[in-house]
Amino acid sequence: MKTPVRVAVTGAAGQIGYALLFRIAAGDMLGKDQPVILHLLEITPALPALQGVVMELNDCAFPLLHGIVATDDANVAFKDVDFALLVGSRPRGPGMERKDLLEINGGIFAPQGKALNAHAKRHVKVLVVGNPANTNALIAQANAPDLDPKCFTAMVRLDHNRALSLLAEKTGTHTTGIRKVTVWGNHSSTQYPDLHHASVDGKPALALVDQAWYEKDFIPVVQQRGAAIIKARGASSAASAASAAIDHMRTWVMGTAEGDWVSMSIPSEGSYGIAPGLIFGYPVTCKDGKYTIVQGLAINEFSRARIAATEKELREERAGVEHLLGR
Ligand code: NAX
Repeated sequence: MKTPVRVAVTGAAGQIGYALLFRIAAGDMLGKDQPVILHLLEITPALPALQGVVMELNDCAFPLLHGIVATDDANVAFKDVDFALLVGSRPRGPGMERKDLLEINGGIFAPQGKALNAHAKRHVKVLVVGNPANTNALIAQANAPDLDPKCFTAMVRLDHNRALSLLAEKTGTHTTGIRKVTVWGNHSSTQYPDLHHASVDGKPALALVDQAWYEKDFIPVVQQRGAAIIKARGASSAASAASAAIDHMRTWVMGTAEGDWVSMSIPSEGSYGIAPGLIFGYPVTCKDGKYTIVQGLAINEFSRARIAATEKELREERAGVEHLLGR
């Protein structure tokens, strides 16, 4: 039996938390032979609800669950953690200015970055899910100067999975036959789901669909899928977001399949002309617990304009939180 690893989840009493924790404890994220100790962080008013979640986790008698820490103190939550899924945040509400949103999230992700810096394992793998995810990851990373910047990632895997599903439906195939889809940039409506390098059962994806569908249906539907789910369900994506978070971490740890890649938002080092430092959705392969950007892809004018648009939005978000980045 392997030694248990410690997995922190923030916003653990929220709806994504409720869909996520039971799957982590069941071994879906790190494997059926990897015991876990869950570290659950919530704000103080949510602690009673969190206790209910803890009771339910215990009531599952999961063989792999070797302990639970439930707390409202980030210093306790991140003590010695190997993984941190930062889900709790304050998404944009009606009438909220971007400035207010970034300020409120700065108040969450700057202290959490500091607590990770002080207490997490040096190899910690951090996934930010809470929106605005890319910029929240940037704030946490900037406040954790003693950790490798590459420890910090944000989630664009839900968008990636949505793209797979939509393309499979359109081509009458299964998602497992699809390779090399990329979602570039921000987890927002400026994201760019790119099919130029994708294949479906070995054939180029864009040869199987017409350009009008790609531009007028596929791209906007993927970009707006979150809003469509809110409209249909009266609540934002939860189980699919949790599933994507599991996929993101599992791929990071266990690697990508031969001949394929996934989309992860990771710190830019300038690849594809993106401003260094931005947490940007890229095509990556993973091996031995490390991710590597897929280099050398041909980017045509169509793609270049869309990648530039989402990069611009992320540069603007970064400018809005400059005072939280400690530089
Ligand atoms: P909920 O409102 O159900 O849950 C959020 C939980 O976070 C609450 O229980 C709240 O008490 C807690 N929380 C707030 N501040 C906290 C803090 N400082 N420390 C610890 N916990 C804190 O939201 P839920 O539906 O679970 O969504 C969580 C976040 O994921 C939101 O920001 C949402 O916008 C974002 N999403 C991101 C997605 C992505 O692909 N990156 C997709 C799904 C989702 O929209």
